[in-house]
Amino acid sequence: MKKISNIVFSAFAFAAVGCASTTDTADAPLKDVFDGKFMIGSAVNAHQIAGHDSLALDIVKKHFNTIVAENVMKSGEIHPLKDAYNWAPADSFVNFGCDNGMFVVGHCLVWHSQLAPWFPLDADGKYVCADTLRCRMRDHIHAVVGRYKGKVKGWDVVNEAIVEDGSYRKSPFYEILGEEFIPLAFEYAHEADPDAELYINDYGMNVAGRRDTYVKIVNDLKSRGLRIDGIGMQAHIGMDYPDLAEFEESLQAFASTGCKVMITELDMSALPTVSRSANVADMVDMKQVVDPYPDGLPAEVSDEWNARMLDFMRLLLRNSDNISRVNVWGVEDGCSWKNNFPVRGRTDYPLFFGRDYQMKPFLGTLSAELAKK
Ligand code: 9MR
Repeated sequence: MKKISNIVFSAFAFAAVGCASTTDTADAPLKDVFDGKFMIGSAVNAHQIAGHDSLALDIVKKHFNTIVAENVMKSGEIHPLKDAYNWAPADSFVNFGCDNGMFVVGHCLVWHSQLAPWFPLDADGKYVCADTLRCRMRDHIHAVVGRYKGKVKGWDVVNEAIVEDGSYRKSPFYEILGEEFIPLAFEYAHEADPDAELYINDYGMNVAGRRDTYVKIVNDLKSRGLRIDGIGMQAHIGMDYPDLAEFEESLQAFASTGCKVMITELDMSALPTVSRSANVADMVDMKQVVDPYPDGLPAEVSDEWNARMLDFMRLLLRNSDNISRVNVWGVEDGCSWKNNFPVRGRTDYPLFFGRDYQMKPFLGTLSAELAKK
């Protein structure tokens, strides 16, 4: 049998789930459940906003008071060519949020991934000079933030700039402008909408190297008098990562800068952790191991998942004085990016609502706990 050495099988040692929901709180809108703690929301995609999934939109309207654009505001989508913007999907997203009285978050202005291909390149396909990139960044940020001024209340200005060891990611922005690309992006965003909140956002924020660098960056922005309101901890987590104590340590370190902390892209994979470099050809033979629950999550795994998510949410609730917003990265399991990452075509169960559009049990438990207080 072929071997997959880079699948990590974790030994889950979970306590009894204790996730029974109660009848009086089970149907409460989540925005009421978490009222006074933090805003609660989700990423929405173009398909949902276009009205092709009315059940998903019903969930969003009933339960969430904040939304973020999963893809439609990324430069590759909204500004695909130097002289062409694709506004319609983002307009629909913003109008939906405003019509429903939500705190609308824009994602994201400066990111190496889903970057419009033309953005950092000249006509010969080489990197542009620093002046040109500064102008392009300013034009892009002014156009996008300016269009939604007063409607989009907060922006992920810079996304995923730092790698695990705390050094800067060697993105085109960094290669061309060095560390200054971050302050510049914040300066341009503030010029474009002085009332908008501005955030810096990344994944793996539990890791000490990344944590320390973000604390430095935020303190530096503040010492220069630049606006920065929040630090986004994405929180794409799994059953065996991250260490929750480490995550909490980062949350508190970020709060100590005086910024709000926000959990911006929460999801928790229920599947075995597979490294990105896993050999997909090998995995075809190992489908059952890599993609073990195509027909539904077994009750014991669902219990483990709910127990860990409950622990994670309790962590957030005990830190709620420092958290302004929790956004889940998708509405229901079927639409999650985790079904295609790090392996395409798996069936994952990472979100607050299942493919049947029903709320997961841990939320009933939390509702009941919060109702008692
Ligand atoms: O969920 C998004 C997925 O639909 C896109 O294909 C993917 C492209 O990179 O981006 C996903 O969202 C990412 C987010 O914008 C930034 N943090 C990581 C998210 C998951 O990759």
